[in-house]
Amino acid sequence: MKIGIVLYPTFGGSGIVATELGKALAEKGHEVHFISYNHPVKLDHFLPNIRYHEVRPFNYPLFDYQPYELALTSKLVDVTRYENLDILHCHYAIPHASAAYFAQQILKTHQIDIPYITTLHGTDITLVGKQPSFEPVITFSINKSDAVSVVSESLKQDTYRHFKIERDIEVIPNFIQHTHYSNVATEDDKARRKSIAPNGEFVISHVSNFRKVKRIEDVVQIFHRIRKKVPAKLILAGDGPERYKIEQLCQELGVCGDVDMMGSVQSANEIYSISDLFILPSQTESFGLAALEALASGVPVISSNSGGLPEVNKNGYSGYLSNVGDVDEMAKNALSILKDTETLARFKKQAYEHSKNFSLASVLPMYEELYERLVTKNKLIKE
Ligand code: GMT
Repeated sequence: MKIGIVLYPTFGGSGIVATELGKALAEKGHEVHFISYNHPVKLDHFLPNIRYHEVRPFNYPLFDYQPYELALTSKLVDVTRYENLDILHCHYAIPHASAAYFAQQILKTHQIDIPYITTLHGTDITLVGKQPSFEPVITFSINKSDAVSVVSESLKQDTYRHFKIERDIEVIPNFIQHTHYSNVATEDDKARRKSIAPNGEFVISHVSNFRKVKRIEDVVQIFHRIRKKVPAKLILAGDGPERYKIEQLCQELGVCGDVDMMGSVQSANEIYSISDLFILPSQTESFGLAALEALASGVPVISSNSGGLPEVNKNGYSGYLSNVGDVDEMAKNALSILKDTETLARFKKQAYEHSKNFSLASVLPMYEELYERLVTKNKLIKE
């Protein structure tokens, strides 16, 4: 099958999921065309069955805002026509779903009928999409999609709650390619760990885009409480608008010496593989891909119980869940895992075991079946 994948090319979860999905589909022999404004960060340049098509909006002094969505629409029309695509798969509704709808209508004037799938990832529904400036377009383009998938049951309920949706939505969870992660420390891991925690301190980590929704101040507060009881170091990886505020909080709490603010990292695996605990106390999280990546590296997760996190992190097994903002309970749970080597080893094992519920091998066929269904239906309509 020839599949066009429309995505954000950055480190954000939706872009990572879209890239990993496209790579896996290409490995299975499908022809995959990534369409975005930059080469996706997690995509190698020389992979069989994969092409990248860049969207370049035309700049003109009249435009205060570059019309990206129009450039994307034109690119979708071009790529579909000249690469004979069978299906378009949009990751993140804004602005991909409405661009795909518009492209679909234009292609009909060329006697080409192509279905498009919209996969909703979270903030496109829970934060950004429901803003009045986007809501009518999002509602329309979700309703007009040939299929809609979401990454968790919780996001499905949020979508029905926030928008007037008159159609089915399928849940296809995010996945992990276990060959990319390991729960066994290599010599490199041991050396990296020693550089962060030279005296055998516990290593606690958090990886995100440093947006308000991640509640990174809670990570620091939890760490502050942990460090009062046991020797520990905190790795904060990622970058974003909250960074300065977090640096200030570390100074106020006097923990700067034990906190490593790494900025954006190319490979978050290098952090998971040296961590004892991962903290994700988000205000809302449709899925929490970073938590799943940590679990797949054998790292228990201390998280909030918001959104889709209870579908990913199993309370008392792969880690613990608490109400948003309950930093005292989160710290208590963290310390209960760190209390002795046996308990920590048991949680690490359970974390890894739990991550197997989200293997690529079980999720990839769900997308393939969806593509097959839509393409077959489209062919039947044409005949
Ligand atoms: O805000 C982010 O974390 C980035 C955002 C994205 O689309 O890039 O992440 C969302 O999609 C991820 C992949 O499906 C999910 O794992 C994240 O939970 C979700 N973020 C939120 O819901 C806040």
